[in-house]
Amino acid sequence: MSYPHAPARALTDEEIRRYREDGVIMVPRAVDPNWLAMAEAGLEEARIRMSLLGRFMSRKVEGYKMDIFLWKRIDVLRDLIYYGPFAHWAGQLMGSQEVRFFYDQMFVKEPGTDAPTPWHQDLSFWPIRGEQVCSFWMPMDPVTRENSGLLYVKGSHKWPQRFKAVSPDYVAALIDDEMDDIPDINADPSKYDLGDWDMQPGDILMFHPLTLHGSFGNSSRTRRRRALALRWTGDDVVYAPTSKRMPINYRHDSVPGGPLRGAAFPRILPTHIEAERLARVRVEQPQPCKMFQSAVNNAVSALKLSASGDKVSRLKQTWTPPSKADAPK
Ligand SMILES: O=C(O)CCC(=O)C(=O)O
Repeated sequence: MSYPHAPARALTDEEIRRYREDGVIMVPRAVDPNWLAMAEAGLEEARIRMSLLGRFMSRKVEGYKMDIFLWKRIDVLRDLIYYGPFAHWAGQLMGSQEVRFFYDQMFVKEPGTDAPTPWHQDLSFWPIRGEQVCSFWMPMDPVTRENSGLLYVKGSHKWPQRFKAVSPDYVAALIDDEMDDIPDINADPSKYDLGDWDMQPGDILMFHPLTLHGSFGNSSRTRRRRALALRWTGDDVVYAPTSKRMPINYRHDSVPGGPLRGAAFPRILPTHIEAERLARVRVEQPQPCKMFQSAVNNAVSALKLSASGDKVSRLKQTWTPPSKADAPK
């Protein structure tokens, strides 16, 4: 089989218009139960068998688990991405003929996990440039603001600023001094057009990678919050690696300034590419030399940053757990 499954329904013109206007839409009941069951099975496997990098990135907070490129080692996620309906929606939103899969990511916050996701734009982290990019975020548990549902600044994908990439543990390697500081949005939420949604498993958030988003920690004592993100690229995207962007530790054939190519970023639409698909018949491990290079890069950036004073503390954001009285609406 070399075509992804057609979705039960296409996005409507109104949904596409709203995505372009706000930079985010919530599509209720988008994923049918079979695909959802595959997503949940894959996420559970990823949660139980985390990669070395995932364990390192999640080490600071008990109950928080984040990991990337899950599909390279978990077959059910590979199949979900290759054959699920998602690429069709991404193609509609991006207005793109070609749809490539960029990468997947798991975000788990168990009950009581005090790990807010700082406000950020995804594109600041990524070694790519282009307009035709989008992300999907799918919860495996019912979510509200209390158990860390995502919040967005609507329309921020049209702002001229490119904000510094601030990860939950403020990883030094990705903080690019040439970018703007992110305003402390929760300190004065009435200044922004914020959007968030109560969601059920099967609902999807679809958003532009420049739309500012973040989430509180999980302050529920009983409700888990497990989510899977899928990222997609289209025709105008080029590879643009720098030492301040997320490294790609898997094999691919893209050259800086050229289109994404090769097995790290497989083409899903209009058809799969046989060689890329065959490269992932077996589990693929990240390349050790690239992993080593990123670890060195991170350590050097951390040293430089600590030598340059209070830059990271200046980026800290207000994320007091929401209460009914003071939560921004
Ligand atoms: O789940 C979260 O808290 C963060 C998700 C996110 O930032 C993303 O998917 O881009």
